[in-house]
Amino acid sequence: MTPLLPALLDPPDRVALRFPDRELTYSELASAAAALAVQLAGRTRVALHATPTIHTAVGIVAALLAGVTAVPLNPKLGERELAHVLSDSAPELVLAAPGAPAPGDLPRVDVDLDATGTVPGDEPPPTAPALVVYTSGTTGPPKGAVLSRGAVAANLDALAEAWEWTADDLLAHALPLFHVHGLVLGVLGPLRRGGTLHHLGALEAGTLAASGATLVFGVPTQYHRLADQLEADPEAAAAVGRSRLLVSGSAALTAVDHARLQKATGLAVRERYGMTETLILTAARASDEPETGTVGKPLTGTEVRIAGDGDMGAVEVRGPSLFDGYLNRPDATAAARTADGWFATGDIGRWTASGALALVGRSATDLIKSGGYKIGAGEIENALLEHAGVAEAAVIGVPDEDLGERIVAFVVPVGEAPGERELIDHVAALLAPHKRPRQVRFADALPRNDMGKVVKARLPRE
Ligand code: MCA
Ligand code: AMP
Repeated sequence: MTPLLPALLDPPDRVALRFPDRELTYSELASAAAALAVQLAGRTRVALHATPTIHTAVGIVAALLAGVTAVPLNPKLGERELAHVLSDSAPELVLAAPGAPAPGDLPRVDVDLDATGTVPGDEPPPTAPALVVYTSGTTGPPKGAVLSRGAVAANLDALAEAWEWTADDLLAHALPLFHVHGLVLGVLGPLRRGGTLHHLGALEAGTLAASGATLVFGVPTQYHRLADQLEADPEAAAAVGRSRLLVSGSAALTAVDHARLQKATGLAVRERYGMTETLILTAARASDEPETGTVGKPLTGTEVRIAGDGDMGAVEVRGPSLFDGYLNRPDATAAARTADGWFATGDIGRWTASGALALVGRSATDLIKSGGYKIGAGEIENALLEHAGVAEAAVIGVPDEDLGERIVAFVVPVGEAPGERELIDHVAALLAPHKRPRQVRFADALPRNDMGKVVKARLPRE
């Protein structure tokens, strides 16, 4: 059985992790993570205070070495969401960087980058859970997707094949480390290959150009902002153009931004598509000229089908990278499966003539994608309704050049309207800053149908 991170058992003479303030070679990473793993031995599930730091990367590696399930926590999680995640996942302790204000009343274990230990030779089977990652649904609080070690390994190997990703690659990105994109693809991806991760802190033209990256990951919002910067800095654009691959995912990159990035760097951005629950499903290959408007072809081992008889339909999937289910939510797990056992993504797609998948929409209108984060409108509405000045609330995503979708809240106040900023801060404090409405619009009433249900399609989008 291949270990999940083979390079830790036979460390190559190479930098494994480079963050703005610290780097670790493979030997140093193996040693620090092994020492931490000893402190985790015998636990079942631990929380990871997932700041965008090298400590988070060492913490996840230690959890994997120890065979305990890690629950990455957005360090900016608001009180309501944090309480939910902690009570739902019941971690036994929290791993955090020394000095970082770790959440909750949990016992904490500091990630010591200079500790020394020996990597154990055995590890749990591929069926053992590696991670529980929280993701929003249309209603209710976020659900914890349980991802097995085998799913992670299979997905990273399929991506390596698609992108010809090897130990010689230096991956640069600036993604948050509490979601699949940044943590699984962005940290475990390079470590499984024995290559290097350079986390840039922010995806900025100058630092990216200086990084010498061969591979770059980002969400469309980051690429949109990068395009602005590269257009103003041809030298940086030329340096970025010496990378092998720019890969975008988590939301759709607009045709305009594809064209701008290609003009500036000479590189055609590859898109890939996936979900927290499924890991990555399809990807534009390194060896193919990408077809703009598509998210590439299914990865090896993954099956993707379009339901129905028409050209366009619900995207349903199965394969080795799928999750085991939602933690404590057999009802939601069952609801996400079709009668014949495929996973219903909730996305609507169609095949192009070349066999690539084009995404054309989502079946649920109450899911918003903003900055690459998935956010349930209901979560925000519930948070708004907890404010004494809010009688009714309806939340929608409106198209936004920078964020893809921008969260706008319509609020019927109780008496005199509270301040817009107050309501925005209220949501940021209860949930997380990225779930805050960017705009609050006050109304005397919400548009409702004969049944009294809010008709969001009638809310003004301008
Ligand atoms: C602003 N801030 C606030 C408030 N307003 N804090 C408290 N209260 C407020 N009212 C703070 C924020 O915490 C943040 O601080 C800063 O102001 C800016 O926040 P924000 O506006 O949210 O950031 P942004 O500039 O709009 O962020 C753009 C971004 C971000 C960098 C692109 O959206 C991002 O990192 N997206 C990545 C999403 C992602 O990884 N998705 C993967 C899931 P500070 O500056 O200190 O941070 S999807 C997935 O995993 C699947 C598998 C897939 O397909 O990939
Ligand atoms: P999440 O639940 O945060 O993992 O987000 C998964 C969703 O992000 C998918 O169901 C898609 O709707 C969307 N998504 C991911 N990658 C892409 C992409 N390249 N293009 C369009 N949508 C994407």
